[in-house]
Amino acid sequence: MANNPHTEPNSGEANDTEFKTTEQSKSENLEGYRSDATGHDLRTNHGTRIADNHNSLKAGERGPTLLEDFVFREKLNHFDNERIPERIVHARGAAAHGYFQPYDDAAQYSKAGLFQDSGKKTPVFVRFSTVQGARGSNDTVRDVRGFATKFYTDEGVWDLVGNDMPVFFIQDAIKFPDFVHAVKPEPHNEIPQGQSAHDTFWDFVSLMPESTHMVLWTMSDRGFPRHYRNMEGFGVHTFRMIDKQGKSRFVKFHWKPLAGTCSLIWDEAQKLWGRDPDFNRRMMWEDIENGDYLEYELGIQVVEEEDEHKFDFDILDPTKIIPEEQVPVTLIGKMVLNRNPDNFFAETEQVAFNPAHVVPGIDFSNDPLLQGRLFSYLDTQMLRLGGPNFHEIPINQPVCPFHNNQRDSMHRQTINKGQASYEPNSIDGGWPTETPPAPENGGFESYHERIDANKIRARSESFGDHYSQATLFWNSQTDVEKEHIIAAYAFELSKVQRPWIRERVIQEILPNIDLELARRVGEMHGVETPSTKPAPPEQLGSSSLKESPALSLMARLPDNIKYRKVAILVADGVDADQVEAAKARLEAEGAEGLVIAPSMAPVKATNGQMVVPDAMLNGMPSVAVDAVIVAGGDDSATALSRSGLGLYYVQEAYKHLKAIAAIAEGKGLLIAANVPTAEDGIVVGSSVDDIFTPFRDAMGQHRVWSRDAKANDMPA
Ligand code: HDE
Repeated sequence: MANNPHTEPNSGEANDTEFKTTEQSKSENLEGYRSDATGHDLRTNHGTRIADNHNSLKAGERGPTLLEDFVFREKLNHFDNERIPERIVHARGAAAHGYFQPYDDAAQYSKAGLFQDSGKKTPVFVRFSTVQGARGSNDTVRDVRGFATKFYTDEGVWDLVGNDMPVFFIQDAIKFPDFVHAVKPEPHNEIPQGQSAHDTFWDFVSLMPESTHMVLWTMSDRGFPRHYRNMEGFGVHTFRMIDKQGKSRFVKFHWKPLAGTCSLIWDEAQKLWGRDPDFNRRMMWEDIENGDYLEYELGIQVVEEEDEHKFDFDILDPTKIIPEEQVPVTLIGKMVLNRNPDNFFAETEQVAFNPAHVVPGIDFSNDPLLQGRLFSYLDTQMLRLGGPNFHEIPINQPVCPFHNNQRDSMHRQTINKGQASYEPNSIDGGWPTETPPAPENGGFESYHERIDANKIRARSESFGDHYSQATLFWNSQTDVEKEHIIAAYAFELSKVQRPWIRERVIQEILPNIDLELARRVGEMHGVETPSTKPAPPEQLGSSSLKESPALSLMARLPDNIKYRKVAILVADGVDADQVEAAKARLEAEGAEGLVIAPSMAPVKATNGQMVVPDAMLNGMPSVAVDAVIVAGGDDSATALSRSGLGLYYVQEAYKHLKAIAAIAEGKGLLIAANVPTAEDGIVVGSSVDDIFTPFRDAMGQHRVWSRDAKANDMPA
């Protein structure tokens, strides 16, 4: 445990403020806790060697087991108690280690140590999650994604506990239990899992108009990102940054993915629930193992104190964004996720985030949702991680030294030396001591905001406009995105049993966003909708800004094919040279070509070579890849055309707007499957050179968007 800050002697002389993290600090800190059984004997938890791990101790070979069998009892007893409560929300997640490195001008906004030196790498641990489903639910459900980052800085842990959407469903934390009870599986039968498509969710949100903006975000394709690397992140609330002069500015935090933003197609996301429920976590895991790291830039929108009231919404209202067109995002650093955890439970499950974990240079605003969160996260860890010593769990420990007079409780591991566990004291030399005055010595000092107010339970009038920004979001979507949103509302409401809830959404909520949206969803439910938009409450909102291109997912599509997976379909009689050439061209662009065959048995090529498949048609179905190439060879194309799985593969890829290429005889499979061969995004040619450039360009657009309107005609 050489690097455990707890084990460092508190000599009373160490200057804690001189502590400096490095990129490796957290890994070194964890090293003391890693355990590798290679070469070791099997022993009990108390060190006794175990001679027989197959037979319990019995009274005779066929007799009852004896209570005396401590080996058996310890093993079963530990096993019986393996589970801890899962998180009440964000139960399903996956995480990775990495580092954050600031850009040159970050230091001007915050005095926090991690922003001061552009050469410095601060270790981070990031957990991505879904919100509604249980720990064992599916990755690709329609839901918000958590994006929680723990920075292990010189000055302590800073947690930026964000989501992949920049607003939230409610304005005041006192409504959080109501909201979560409404969205979670219903209490009488625990149905549905990982879904918002049910009565209690739509009942609640249609009675709480403040949720309208966020619900619209979740009905967009942002609800099911293709990959965590293609997802934006947001701090949601307005925070403060304090600079070296003590000046405070309001900030909104953004994570901008360097690989661009893109999502799955809803039908594809649903099919993945069955085909690969671990889709997002698997892709992240495999990419990191392959050295294809996830990268994001950290951005801030900065609002000077004196500009707090210059917007037509309240910057303390967490159901509002600050449009990027009004306050651009300044990029202040880069994060790279480059190492998978060693153990899911020890790290990903036991990590405890808390927005109240801040360091000097970061502070809170009075956003009433944020204020409530500052209570909730510490509280929830008490039950989940079994008491107040969860900060001693290795993944949660800061890497800088920390000493205080907190003592005892369940599972305490630190052996605090000395007699005085109080301050001030004259017995242990007065240690550990405070560091006044805070700004000079690195102590945390809350921003001296002047507050002159009445104690009151009320919602500020400035929080009253629930629709203008929803309309702004709607107006900023491309036509394809709008169609997907209409389909999403229609789908979700079709799962709602009570007609009055459906009608309330369609007639009372949607018209406030957009009449056409309401009409189209109403049409699919046989519900009449108003022909004029309800007037917004006077004096409120309705920004002059009518559109914000930054709100469209398509504004930041990846413009290359890096990290993309392409299925190369083959069967006996395939042209092996084409397979090799296609793989090489893909690899040269940072993509991966995967040979997919009817079975895992090596395929016999026309030149006599054996081609070894990476997967079989139903093992890596089209929903698990980004595009498809059908290789040439008469017999290969014929065999694939006679296979239901082969036909379905290209039909489904077509339906999900994927680029498809067929080389030479490979075209036969497209014809047999009724996939059009002369259309955008379908490339046929006689060689890999023929098809590659147009195929790559189509893939670079992520999907063949022009196909969207007729995709549903394909029966797959
Ligand atoms: Fe959370 N949230 N939350 N939340 N939240 C939790 O803490 C809570 C909110 C977010 O990967 C819980 O340790 C309240 C907004 C993430 O471990 C709990 C309110 C945002 C994660 C909790 C909110 C988030 C959580 C459950 C309204 C985006 C997962 C387990 C006032 C800015 C972190 C836990 C991880 C987890 C409370 C709203 C993000 C119960 C009371 C807004 C990413 O404490």
